Amino acid sequence: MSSIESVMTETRIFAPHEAFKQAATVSGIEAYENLCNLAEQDYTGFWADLANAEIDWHKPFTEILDESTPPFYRWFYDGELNASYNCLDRHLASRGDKTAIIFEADDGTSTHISYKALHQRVCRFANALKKQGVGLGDRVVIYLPMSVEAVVAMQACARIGAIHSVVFGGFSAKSLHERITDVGAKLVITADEGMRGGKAVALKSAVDESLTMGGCDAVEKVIVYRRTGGKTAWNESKDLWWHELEAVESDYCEPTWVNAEHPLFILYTSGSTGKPKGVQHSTAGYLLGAILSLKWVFDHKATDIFWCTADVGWITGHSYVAYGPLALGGTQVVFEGIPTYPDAGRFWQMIEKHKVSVFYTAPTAIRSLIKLGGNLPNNYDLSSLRLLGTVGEPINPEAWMWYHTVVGKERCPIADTWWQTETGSHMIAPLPGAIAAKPGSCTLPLPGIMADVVNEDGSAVSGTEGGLLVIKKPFPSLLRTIWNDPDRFQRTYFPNTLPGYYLAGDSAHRDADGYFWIMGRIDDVLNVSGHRLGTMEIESALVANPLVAEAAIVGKPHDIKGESIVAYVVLKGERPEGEAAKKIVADLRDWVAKEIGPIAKPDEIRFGDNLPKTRSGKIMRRLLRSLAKGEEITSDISTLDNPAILEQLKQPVS
Ligand code: 6R9
Repeated sequence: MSSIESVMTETRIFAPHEAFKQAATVSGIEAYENLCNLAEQDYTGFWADLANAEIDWHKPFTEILDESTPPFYRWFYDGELNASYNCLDRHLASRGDKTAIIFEADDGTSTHISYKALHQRVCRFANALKKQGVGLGDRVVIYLPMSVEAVVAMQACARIGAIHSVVFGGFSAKSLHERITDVGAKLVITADEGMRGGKAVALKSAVDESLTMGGCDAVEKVIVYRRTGGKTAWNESKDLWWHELEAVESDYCEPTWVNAEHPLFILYTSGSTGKPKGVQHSTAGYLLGAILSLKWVFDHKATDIFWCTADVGWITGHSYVAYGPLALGGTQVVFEGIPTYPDAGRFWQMIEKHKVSVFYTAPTAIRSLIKLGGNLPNNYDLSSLRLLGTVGEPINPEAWMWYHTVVGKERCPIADTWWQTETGSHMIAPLPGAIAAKPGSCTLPLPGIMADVVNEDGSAVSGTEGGLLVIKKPFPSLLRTIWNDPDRFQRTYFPNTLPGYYLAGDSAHRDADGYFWIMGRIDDVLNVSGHRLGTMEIESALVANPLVAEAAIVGKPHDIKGESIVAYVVLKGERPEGEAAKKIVADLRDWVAKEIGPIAKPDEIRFGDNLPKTRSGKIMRRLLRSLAKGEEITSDISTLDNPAILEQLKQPVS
């Protein structure tokens, strides 16, 4: 693989403010380095100490790491615990009346629920699940809108040792069916409908439809949470109302103590092939990752009002809504709605209303809010904020700067957190009281995370060259396997070509300070005339242009260059046509040539009102690549949020 040094030229650097640093859990770079050194010197001892300190064990572990059958590692594997006990019961004596969840509904009404009240609801629902015959190791599919009930359902499964598999409410009946059958669910939990942006979204009917598709014989019951009261079909032999079950149960349910390695959940994620992978996480290792990352990266304080905008259907909503904040006894906002309803000021208005102190969202949300109302944050009092986070994709330096100045008022550190469904919790991210940020870089690995960039044979890259992002040692929160497919687990993440490293599937490079810069998925790296270019670098250059709101770059096979560069661009203003479009194409090509170099100039630029995105906000580059090649889209686009956009993006400007 030939490579060139990355052309990324970002040089701005933002050190933590003194006051933030003084108050931070990990304060100053030496404190961070000390933690890293501890992990270097005694790797298993480092993790064992943390697991003892952060988790309440029913039966303490004596064994730390089993490496006898790599890559099937086990951690703390003779210990016993319960995740729900760690998220709820252990707080009751000291902060039972503290607000655990501030729930804000789509219509703007909000309710507070205390730890005591949440514990009671989880216990009642756990008892109800037991009564339906759900027990240790049974799989339960959860297909719910963002709600307190979604958190209750997940926690209730954890309480009785059932393994939940949450399916994002935006997935189609077909995708839901695929997951229900693969995981072998015994029970499905859903709602009549969800509410998003003032519109009802049918959920129960999708469950009904998927259950008629065959292969779901294991599903005995469907529990339905009544959210809207909208009309739903009812199957007397299968369907049960949540509120009727909960009403008759008692307020306490003894937690089922499980082994540290007992699967807490299975969450499906897309791989490089069509079939989604059921990523299986452990109980103890996973929980430890969620707890530590909240402490280290989000500098969690008892007084914080934490808000992660992710849906519980994604890993971010698992670790930073359903488990992490509760495990720490924190107060968090759970939001049912969408960022643009009733208008694009919703996030900022909610930060003001609930006095949010730590806010965690995705670059795609940031970019779309810049497009819809870059000055809107100025209309609200955002002085409660002290820390901002991003996740899901690289953040373009210009979007980073906007987040920093307009939202954070140059006061709040930004934690750009690199991690994956598979890693369970943050892997590379700045500890905000210790590590200076550079816009667009996720900075340095968390203590104990042996991340590196290597060549395809596992050898070290030289200097700041790009390569494969790997993690060289197993760590507690890493996935344990792919449900039903251990071979795929081994092949995908621990390929023979690497000496036992976890292969993340991203490419990256490290700058002279050792900072990591994610260049995109392995398949997103372009090789243009022998030069390796990260799609993100070109996107960042485009987004830095004052006309551009968002951009996505894909490669298109080219006889001479290997690949040519196709840019899909969303302007801040109207989508241009005719001569106006030609003029902007020429200007943008010159712009990129000026920002990066002539090698990075897009060969083609196409304009759209938006980019094709999954419902979790990821740009669907696979579709963009097909469009670039002029192929008809025949593959499954059920996860696509805005299919109409594809028509606009078919045509190059001519
Ligand atoms: C948590 C989550 C994982 C993939 C990952 C990478 C991309 C996530 C990122 C980032 C650059 C960041 N990604 N965070 N890229 N900077 N801060 O998003 O999990 O949905 O499994 O996606 O997302 O490509 O490999 P998941």
